[in-house]
Amino acid sequence: MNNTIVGVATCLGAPSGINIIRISGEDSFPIVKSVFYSKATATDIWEYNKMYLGTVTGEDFKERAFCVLYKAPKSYTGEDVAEIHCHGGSGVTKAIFNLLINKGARPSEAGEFTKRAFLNGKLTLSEAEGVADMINAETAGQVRNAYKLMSGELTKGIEETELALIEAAAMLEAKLDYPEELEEETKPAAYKVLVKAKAICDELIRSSAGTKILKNGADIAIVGIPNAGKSTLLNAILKEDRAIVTPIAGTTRDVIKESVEIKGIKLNFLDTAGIRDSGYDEIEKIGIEKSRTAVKTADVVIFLSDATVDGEKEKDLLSLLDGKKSVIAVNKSDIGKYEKDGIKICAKTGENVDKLLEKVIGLLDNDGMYEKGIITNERHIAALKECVGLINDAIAAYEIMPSECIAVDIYAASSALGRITGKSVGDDVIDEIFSRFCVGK
Ligand SMILES: Nc1nc2c(ncn2[C@@H]2O[C@H](COP(=O)(O)OP(=O)(O)OP(=O)(O)O)[C@@H](O)[C@H]2O)c(=O)[nH]1
Ligand SMILES: [Mg+2]
Repeated sequence: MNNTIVGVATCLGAPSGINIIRISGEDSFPIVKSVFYSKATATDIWEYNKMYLGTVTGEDFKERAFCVLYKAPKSYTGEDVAEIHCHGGSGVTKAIFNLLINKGARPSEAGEFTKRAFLNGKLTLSEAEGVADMINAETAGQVRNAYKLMSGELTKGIEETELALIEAAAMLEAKLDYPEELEEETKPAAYKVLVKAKAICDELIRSSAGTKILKNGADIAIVGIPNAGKSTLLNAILKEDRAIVTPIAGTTRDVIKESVEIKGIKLNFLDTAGIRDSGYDEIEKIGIEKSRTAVKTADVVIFLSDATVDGEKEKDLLSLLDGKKSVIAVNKSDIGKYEKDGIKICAKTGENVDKLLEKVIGLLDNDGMYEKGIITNERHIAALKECVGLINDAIAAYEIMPSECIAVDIYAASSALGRITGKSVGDDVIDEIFSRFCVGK
């Protein structure tokens, strides 16, 4: 199979300033040199990592472009890599791409550049997943988190723990060879390692609760009686006229979901149909059911009370908040007649809406987990949980089972952690992870 791959590293959609075509593998330098000419490199003396301005010549086109060579192993993939930076049109980009194919490269598969980087030891599997997260990140919080993963913050902690577990297991095995001398020293020392490793894994699992929201966004349902001003509040948050607002009770029939980024976190706001017991038609009835479902699945509920309505009329709805993270906002503070508990806002003018949003963010991140957390990936969480389970088994068996049996559990726990960094995963897992990347990455 041809080992030199080519892919467009930038987006091949709308015209843009530049596009980058990347080629990696043992023939990448001769292939690129056969199509790119610059005065500076005419004598075939190239400095690596330096951009040269020149011309790419195909059978039926020419393009002024930049070219840079990265010599293995100091490249993204760890192989010889070259990049051609051309104008950002799809025609010219495809022409150069096809030219490189004609010269002997083959189109890269999804994630193949990063997969090669992983296989060549340039990054761990979790760091590669961090690269994918960075590419898909939409909010500042997601970017922060992706960087932590990509730059090895997780890898470091995991590898240290993995190593400590292997050492603990080895200590217990050594005891088999020299039972008398080592019994007193090794057993307690290995036990300490187990307890510490478990604490590290538990903390990582705990912090993942918040970071999952960071990755996927949080659902915030706005509920209340009809006409409370829910749609007006959604529009005020979005700063656009998204939902229909009228003085007619029962205006909103369906759930309207819109996302905004606030303090680096993606918040998905759900404007719902006002909930009432009577006076609705068939369509509104379905809408009310959807409102109830939205409350059940939301991460936070904003209960929007209407300051012009007697609290008795809203009382029944408050039970919806049972067991939910929620905040009560009292709307229409400009014309309100009734004194009620909650953050007083005026959705119509936007007054105090920022205060309400701060409260929502506070409820979501009451433990400062967005700053601390690294783990967002289900695969990592599953591996950590398995590791903790095996450590628990080892701890439970510590005083009753022979050392070699305990060592087996400890090795298995360390191997579960190895799945995060990619040391102990099968090809199918690796293939699946990289297939989620785009072709140019
Ligand atoms: N004075 C005043 N009027 C408001 C305020 N917020 C909303 N309104 C008015 O209240 C009426 C109902 O507002 P909507 O946003 O449609 O209320 P809703 O809760 O979405 O109503 P449904 O969709 O029917 O459940 C409209 O006439 C709004 O202009 C406010 O803060 N002050
Ligand atoms: Mg509405």
